[in-house]
Amino acid sequence: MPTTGPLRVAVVGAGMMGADHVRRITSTISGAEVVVVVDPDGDRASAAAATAPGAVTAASFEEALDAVEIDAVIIATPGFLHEAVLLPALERGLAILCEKPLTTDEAASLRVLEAEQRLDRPHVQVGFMRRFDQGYLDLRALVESGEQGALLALHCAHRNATTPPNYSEEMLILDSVIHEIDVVPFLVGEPIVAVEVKKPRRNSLAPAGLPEPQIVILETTSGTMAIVEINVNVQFGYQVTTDAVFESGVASIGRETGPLLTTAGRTGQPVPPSFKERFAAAYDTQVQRWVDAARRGTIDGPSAWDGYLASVVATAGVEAQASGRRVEVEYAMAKPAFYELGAGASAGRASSSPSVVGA
Ligand code: ISE
Repeated sequence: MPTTGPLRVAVVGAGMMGADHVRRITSTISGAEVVVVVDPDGDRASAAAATAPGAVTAASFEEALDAVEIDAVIIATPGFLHEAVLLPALERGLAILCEKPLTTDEAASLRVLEAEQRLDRPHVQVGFMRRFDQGYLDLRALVESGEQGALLALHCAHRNATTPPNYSEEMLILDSVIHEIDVVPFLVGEPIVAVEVKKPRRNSLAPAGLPEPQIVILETTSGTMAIVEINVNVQFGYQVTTDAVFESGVASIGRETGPLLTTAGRTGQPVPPSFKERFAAAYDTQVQRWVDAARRGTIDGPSAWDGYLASVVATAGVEAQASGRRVEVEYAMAKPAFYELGAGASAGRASSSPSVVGA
């Protein structure tokens, strides 16, 4: 529902990302206020709520709905819990910013699409924040310009310092590579049609039972390949880079993390500790644009449709990871006209719609 007053936001999940969004809405973003922080861990909820004057806490989303009036919700729980908040939030017609992934499987994403289409227009924006990062936007513009010829391949490095407890092999795809699964079609302008996963020598510094790093190969319609190194226990910090190989040039993004300083016999650049710092500007832009759009009754960024496409590829990716085979991606449905409504400038290009099995 459009609103002239500040957007009253519930933040569900007070972990690293949820707490960061509470702080962001309170101190950086205009036009919104956090009215409730939801987390079953009361201490965590209170610690996050303490950064947002006036915000109360609740142990569940249902409790929050009974306690306060809200216009919007930011979902920052682990991915497998998203559907349980998305469905009741959609039923109430709330504006939603759902952290990635939309859901952790294709069937759940389809249920979300179905529920959303009972409304008059898209209400869900998915937190694929890389689409708001200047490096990716510049690279996309370079691809679109055709200036360097066709895009042949992408080398993507996705490195985390360490993994949290309970981080599983499947999460390499469902929680981490899901970013490349979204941003590769965004850059290339074509859907992903096949996935393959290779497993190089294991990093002995990774938790027991986690076979990583892995190399994930994403192939788009015309044969452009993204070779993604997912490497999540590198110890030294957080690093996400892309080298794009064109017919007549190579463009690199993601290495501009600060001044290249030469001192005391060494040359070096800072390495951010986590995604919070690396993508801080992208998160700020994403959330401000979502708030502005939600107050107008719309979204301005990747939609639940983009979240669904990513979940189809991720499902194929998990199969490729388990089987060692190249798995073709089969999209079960074409983009509903509903998703042409209210999608903002950073939504997928028309040409990135996949062809449909059996259509
Ligand atoms: C985390 O949830 C993120 O979204 C980060 O961007 C990603 O680098 C990390 O691997 C994920 O676990």
